[in-house]
Amino acid sequence: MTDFKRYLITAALPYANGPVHIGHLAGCYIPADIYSRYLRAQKRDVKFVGGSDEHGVPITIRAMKEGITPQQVVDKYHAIIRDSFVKMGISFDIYSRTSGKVHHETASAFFKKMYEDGLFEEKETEQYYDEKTKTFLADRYITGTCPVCANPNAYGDQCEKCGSSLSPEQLINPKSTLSDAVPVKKQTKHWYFPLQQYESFLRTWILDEHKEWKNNVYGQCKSWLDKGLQSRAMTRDSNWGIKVPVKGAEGKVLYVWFDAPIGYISATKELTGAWADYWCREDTKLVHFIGKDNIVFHCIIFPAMLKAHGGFVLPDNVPANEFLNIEGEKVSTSRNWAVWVDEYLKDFPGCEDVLRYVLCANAPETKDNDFTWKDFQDRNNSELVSIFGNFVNRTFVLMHKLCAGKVPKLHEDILDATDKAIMSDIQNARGKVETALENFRFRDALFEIIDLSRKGNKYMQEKQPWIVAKQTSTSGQPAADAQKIIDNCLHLCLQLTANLAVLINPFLPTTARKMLHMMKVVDKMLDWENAGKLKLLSVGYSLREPELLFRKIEDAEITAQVEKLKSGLVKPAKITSMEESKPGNGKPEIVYDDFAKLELKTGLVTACEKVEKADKLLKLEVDLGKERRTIVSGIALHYKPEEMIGKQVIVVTNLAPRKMKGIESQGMILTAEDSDGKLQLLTPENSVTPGSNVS
Ligand code: B3M
Ligand code: ZN
Repeated sequence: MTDFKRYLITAALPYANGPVHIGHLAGCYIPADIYSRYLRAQKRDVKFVGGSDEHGVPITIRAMKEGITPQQVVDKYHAIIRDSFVKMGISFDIYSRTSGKVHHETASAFFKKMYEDGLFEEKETEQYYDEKTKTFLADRYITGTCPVCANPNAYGDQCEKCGSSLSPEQLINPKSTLSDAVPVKKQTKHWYFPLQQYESFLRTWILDEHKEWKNNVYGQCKSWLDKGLQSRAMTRDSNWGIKVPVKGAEGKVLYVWFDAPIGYISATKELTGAWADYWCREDTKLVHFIGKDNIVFHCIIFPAMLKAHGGFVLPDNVPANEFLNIEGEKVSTSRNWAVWVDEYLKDFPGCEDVLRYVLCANAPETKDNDFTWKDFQDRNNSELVSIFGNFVNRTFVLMHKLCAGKVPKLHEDILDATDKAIMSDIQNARGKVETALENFRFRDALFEIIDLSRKGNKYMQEKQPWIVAKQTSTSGQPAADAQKIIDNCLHLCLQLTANLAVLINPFLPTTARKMLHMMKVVDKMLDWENAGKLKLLSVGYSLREPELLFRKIEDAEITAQVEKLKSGLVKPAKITSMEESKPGNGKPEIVYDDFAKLELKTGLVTACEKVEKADKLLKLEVDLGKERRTIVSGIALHYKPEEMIGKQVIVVTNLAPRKMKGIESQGMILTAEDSDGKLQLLTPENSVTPGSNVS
């Protein structure tokens, strides 16, 4: 079916366990947004839905790390993520969250229907269990060595190094992430979805009927299907998530990958009473934008769930992107090797479109790609500023200087081959951009638009209206023919500018609006049907003075970002030698490398209380910028809890965690001991940002 009446566009629901980074944007949010804006400009019926994924182990682990509740985690990060999307112009029709009531009801009902239809297998099995923390160790609660690539830090659900999907039983030397304990096996009951029963349906639907899917997506699906599918547990032992709506399932919740994709349905329900039109009618085109690590869930598991439940459309396409590396290394949130969107927005205010541009121009569409700050600067300075921005600016400046600030006439009688060539370039650009967009080749589409502006520059360079203007008649005015040549050149450059606004709008919406303002036209001009037209601006219409669309990005800004990335890096090394050294004088000399093993950061004390049954200990909550930690410190005889709140401290952040009076201390704060034995906090002279490096 190609004659779609409705478009339902989804972008992966990010885990609300941290801010989003540029890899997320490049992976799915920017392409999904461009596609949605393009469809809207075509006046098609489109809904673009998203939201935060607020369940699952990533959330509970983050809660433990920050010493707050899962609810506090999702509230905090949902707000940060939503804000980043708004500022980046990601134009969701709804940005929901999976902790909402509608979603809980929807996911619960979905499970219940499948359960009542007898589609699950109920199985009692032995699973790894951490006796210290009394937790079943599924997914990311357990780590060990990958049986495929020998990565020692593979998770119970996946190895991030080689991408293999794993189950906890496959890990070599498994270990609890919660306590480092070696797990034991314990009986537990779960509901399994027998994926193998859907294998032949999936083979026909994907391998035969969707040969047009991107190679990376099709290839991953094929390899999954060729390996053979197995039953997969759709429930977990946890108290964070959606309760399993079945008798005898106390203490169990839906597996996060069962509930999260249903989040697309719930979000649509919240958005419109007509949600079923989008989800249940065959003439809807459903497109899931995701990153490559989510392919199996969106192409195999979720479609099998939809099929099993019945009554829903299946995705027409799943244009997953590969990964975006940063400065030659894989993004790692735990090592803080990432460019965070909320920070970018603070560091480059007003440059949202620049990031959209660079991430689209350099999108990992067919293979992993690298983001470097140098490339960011080059693309801004030599493409946006020097080609696109320069063309628009020159056109406006010359139109004011040589045509009295009005759209000049087109004198058909003197059109030459160069004029005619640029006219057909304008008319042809639309088709090229469209073909690329319809096939999810966003980079090519963007390239065509920049190419059109490049052609505009070349045309102007050939016509040289500023030179022609000097061919004056006896009256000192340009000769009549000369003025006609100038008019034609600027008339066409202005029509080209208007076309650029229409074409660039899905990619750089803020820039398109700045162009509208300069042209004194309304939003309606950005309708896609206007692309390729040569009479978008009327002759005689007066236009505003130009404003610069983009600014140059300086070397110093780039150096600062590279520095920030490198200095923020959290090194995973644990220091054991420090623990062994006893306090006292006369320690042996060390080399600089020994000192460099210490990671020292500034922190801000946000809460403090006495530790029960311990005279000397205070429990501090310390804000380290990127994270919060609980630290137990032996300063209770020297500082009152209330005195500590708001104090800046120096924290050793890579000391192995240690339990004191049952509380895990996740670092150490530095003090100096006076001659009378009084402890004084070491603190920066002036206020510094929490998380600053100390060296
Ligand atoms: N939250 C995984 C991720 O953020 C997951 C996506 C859910 S999409 C339904 O990569
Ligand atoms: Zn591996």
